[in-house]
Amino acid sequence: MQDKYSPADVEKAAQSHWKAIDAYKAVEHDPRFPKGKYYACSMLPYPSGKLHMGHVRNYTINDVMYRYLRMNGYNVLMPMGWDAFGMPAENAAMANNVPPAQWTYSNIAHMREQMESMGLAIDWSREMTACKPEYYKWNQWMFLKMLEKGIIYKKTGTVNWDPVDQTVLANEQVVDGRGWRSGALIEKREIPMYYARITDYADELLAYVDDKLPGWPERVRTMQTNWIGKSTGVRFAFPHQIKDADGQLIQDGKMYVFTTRPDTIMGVTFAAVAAEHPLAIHAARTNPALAAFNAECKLGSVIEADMATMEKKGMPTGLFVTHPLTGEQVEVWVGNYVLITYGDGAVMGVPAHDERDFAFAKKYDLPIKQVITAEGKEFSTDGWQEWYGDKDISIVTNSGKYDGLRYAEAVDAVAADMEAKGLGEKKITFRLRDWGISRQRYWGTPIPMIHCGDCGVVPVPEKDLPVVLPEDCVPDGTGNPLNKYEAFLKCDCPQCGKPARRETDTMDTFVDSSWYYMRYTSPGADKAMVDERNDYWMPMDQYIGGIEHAVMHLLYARFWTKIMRDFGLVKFDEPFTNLLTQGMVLNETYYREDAAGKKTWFNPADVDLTLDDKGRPQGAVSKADGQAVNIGGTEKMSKSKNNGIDPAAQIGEYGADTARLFTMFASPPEQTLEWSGSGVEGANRFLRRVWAFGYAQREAIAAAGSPLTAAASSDAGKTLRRELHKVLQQADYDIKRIQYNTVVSACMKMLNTLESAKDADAASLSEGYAIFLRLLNPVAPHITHVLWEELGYAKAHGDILNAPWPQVDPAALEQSEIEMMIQVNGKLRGSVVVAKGADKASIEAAALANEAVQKFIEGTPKKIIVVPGKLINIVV
Ligand code: ANZ
Ligand code: ZN
Repeated sequence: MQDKYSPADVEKAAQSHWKAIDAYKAVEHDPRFPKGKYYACSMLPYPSGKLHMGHVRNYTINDVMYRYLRMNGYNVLMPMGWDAFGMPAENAAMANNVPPAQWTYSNIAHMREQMESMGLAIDWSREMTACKPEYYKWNQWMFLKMLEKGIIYKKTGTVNWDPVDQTVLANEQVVDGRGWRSGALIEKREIPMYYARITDYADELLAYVDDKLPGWPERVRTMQTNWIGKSTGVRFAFPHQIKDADGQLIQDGKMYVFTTRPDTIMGVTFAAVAAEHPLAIHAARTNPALAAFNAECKLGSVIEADMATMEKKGMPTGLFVTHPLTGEQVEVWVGNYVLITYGDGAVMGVPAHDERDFAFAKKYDLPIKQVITAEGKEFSTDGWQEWYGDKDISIVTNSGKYDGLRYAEAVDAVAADMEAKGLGEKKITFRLRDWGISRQRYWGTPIPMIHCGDCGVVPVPEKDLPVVLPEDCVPDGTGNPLNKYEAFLKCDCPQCGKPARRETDTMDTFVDSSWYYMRYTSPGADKAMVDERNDYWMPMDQYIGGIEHAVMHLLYARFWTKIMRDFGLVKFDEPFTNLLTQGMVLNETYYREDAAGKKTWFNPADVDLTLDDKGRPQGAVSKADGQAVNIGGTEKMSKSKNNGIDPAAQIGEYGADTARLFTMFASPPEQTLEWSGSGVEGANRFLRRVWAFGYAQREAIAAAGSPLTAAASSDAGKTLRRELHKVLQQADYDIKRIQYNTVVSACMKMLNTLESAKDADAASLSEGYAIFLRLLNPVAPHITHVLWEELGYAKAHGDILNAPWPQVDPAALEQSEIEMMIQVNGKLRGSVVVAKGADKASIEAAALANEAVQKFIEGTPKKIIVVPGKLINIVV
């Protein structure tokens, strides 16, 4: 055994041992694990080239869970794969002139090595790679099935078109309305795309987040609920006689609106439509100013959060519709806050009770008519007040027959009247839109469709799957290279056999991530996307990933699962039983600012801090030139702030166990984690102490036969056992609830206790160190593996990997002595240590003999009351 801790040697030894015994291969129904399966999985990484600290944290949490559960008898699965399709590969390809495939595969190889150096318990035999045909074939298969069942359909959608580069751009490639490469003004184009009917599942998706996913964080459930955005209200029409150029009534003479507040219908003073609404388009034909305004609205954001905060603008159309209940004429405006994609793209304007309408009416001097009141409230048009829109306390007023009704009653009454007139009814509206899955990009799953001059658009027959994506294209920024790739394009029509052309759009990469975690369960399955092994592992017991995926990825994955269920491929409703969203990794930022205000960011590794005598940072200088840099505050590690810490460099310097220990210790998994160089050094110092203790005790422990349990024969042994089992009890509770930071602090306490118990008997020491090593093992698997071997535990009991989780021994917790408080006339005056189980007489004698207490006693006390185990009250 080496006398000094050498992480490089230790980690190499442990990792090659695991490799040799194929330690992490998970087998269904493995008889070694009586507690059954546990599927713990991290969100799959994009193969960007190297691991970042967010990955390290995510996978370490997963790995700690794995090792802990395995020692507790569970058959645990921890798989890994690659979200290998997507735009960054195309961008990198353009920058380096290599095909995305080549860039992606070499990144994967590199990142896999980095993961291996972390000592993760990954079953690599289940690795999946989204850009491999054996995987994406099943995306295509599902696409065809969904198309056949009408769950996927085609309609025109709006895309960003760059007229210079002649290409469709993703939203993030549009910067201030211009193409990111060409700088050209972006146009909106309508092109045919495929959509998946996720809205058909909106109710079920909502019902489950509401109350059937107790293992999910409240916050994520709320985010999903808001994204689905269910609103209950009334959809009704304002009749009109407005005719288009051909003399046809526009929309059959009915302008429909959706409202959640039909109880305010008598307060309507205007109507507003989106710029894309047929009435807006009609009015713009003869009104150039309105046409210009409509164009401006269309350029604006379509993000709903922006809608709430942006300035409300509008313009009258000069058109009027009829109020369905009063018969009054209502003027139609175009409003920039009305979304064409929500409801009917038109709203009834009730300025008195809707905050947006209020702002709009104030700005354009439209009438404001109060139709809602509430107990003890005064209405004034001077400024908006919260209660104007509060339906929980509302009472209808100024509304004729509806006066005095509460919200729910008023909704029913108005809905009934609309229904009687044939103009409307109650309706549920969702904010959720169908999922557009077409992307006009090369690096993705080819959509398996064929365009034939005679037959139209024809699905690829199932037997011809997969449609293989060529891997040798280099995109050049001028659109999808598949459009010029003859060998890919050319095919025969499956229906008539004539020469035809393949679809060149590919699928949104959210398709890949919607079911990869099920492919892990069934590697190599070639008859179906998953096989019976999936029934064993799924649903997943614990999913771990970033909060940034709380909405879209999780929603699409849940939707996809429900489709698979409806196709009879799986038997469960929800894929992820428990969800953990880990916090972000933060680090200090450093910068210099030039005269023009442009900031240059310095990596923390290239900066020296000057500290004051309390160790607080006073200032910072660049290591390169010794000149001052500004301290910019703690922020999420990112390229843009150059404050990332390279895990590979950390592992090289301190070893993987230090990096793991630091990230687990620095904060609980769900909280943000602040990087700290001195924290890392502290973690490393601790591991050196762990080694030193093992080295010092190696002979004593081996000589005792490396027992895992002891019945202490010495007093020092008893004290040691009591201390360690007490800490173990708390740590055991913490590790179960994924509070890994306090598990590490428990390890630190245990080592202190062990170090100060040199007099304890060898068996107690052996037991104690074995408890300690097993508790530390999930967090620092390498050093504990090697120490377990070096101290003879492996020889006596097998690998630490398979060792039983340490159990609290209730006998060890029992105290042989207890401390009792002493009161004189009810006032606390001192305390005394007595033997546990001591009789009343000896307790009384001990209390009376206590010096601190004697000062308060004269003569014989009147009475002595003993509360066993706690307190002695002397009455004088
Ligand atoms: C009149 C009204 C009065 C409204 C009132 C609210 C309060 P949620 O709850 O988010 O579903 N609305 C309807 N369609 C719209 C569209 N295409 N673009 C922008 N806003 C639209 O919101 C429903 C409310 O949003 C509807 O109820 C409507 O305004 C507006 F005191 O109708 B309300
Ligand atoms: Zn044909």
